[in-house]
Amino acid sequence: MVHWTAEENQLITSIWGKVNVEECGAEALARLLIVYPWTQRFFANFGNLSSPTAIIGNPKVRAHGKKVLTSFGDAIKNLDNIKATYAKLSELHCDKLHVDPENFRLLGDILIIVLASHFTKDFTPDCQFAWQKLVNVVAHALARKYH
Ligand code: HEG
Repeated sequence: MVHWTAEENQLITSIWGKVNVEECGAEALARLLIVYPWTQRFFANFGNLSSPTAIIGNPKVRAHGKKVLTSFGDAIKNLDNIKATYAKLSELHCDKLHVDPENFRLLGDILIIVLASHFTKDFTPDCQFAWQKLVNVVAHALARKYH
């Protein structure tokens, strides 16, 4: 099991308490779709994804980005139980959506970049360390039901 120090826990929750989930979630998913355009194929029913401007302004991208980042919040509330928290979602992404788990890593790295750009100096190296650990554990948990 992954161990979280009190300091890591504190660094994660102190940033999380200041995150605008709607804004940062939307930005993270939009960046994923722009920077790694092959990820667009999972969202063929989201309408216009034809340019960065279209992606950033797409209400379905915004709504889904918020949903995904809200789900990160469930992990943060439950750091010692992330595998169980994501068991159902892992099945969904594997059996139904067929999302390549490499994309979970990509989204995690993008989230780190979004947080760094929003919080600048407050997103210290030890903060980044704790968040990188979190996004890795989330990606691992989501990939668990793959076979
Ligand atoms: Mg996934 C649905 C969480 C990465 C593609 N994703 C969902 C849902 C959640 C979620 C909470 C809604 C589930 C439901 O409706 O019951 N996703 C989630 C997390 C992460 C992630 C926490 C973190 C890394 N998802 C992810 C990536 C892709 C993807 C990287 C594709 C590149 N997710 C995806 C799709 C759906 C969801 C296509 C269904 C969207 C829809 O049609 O509404």
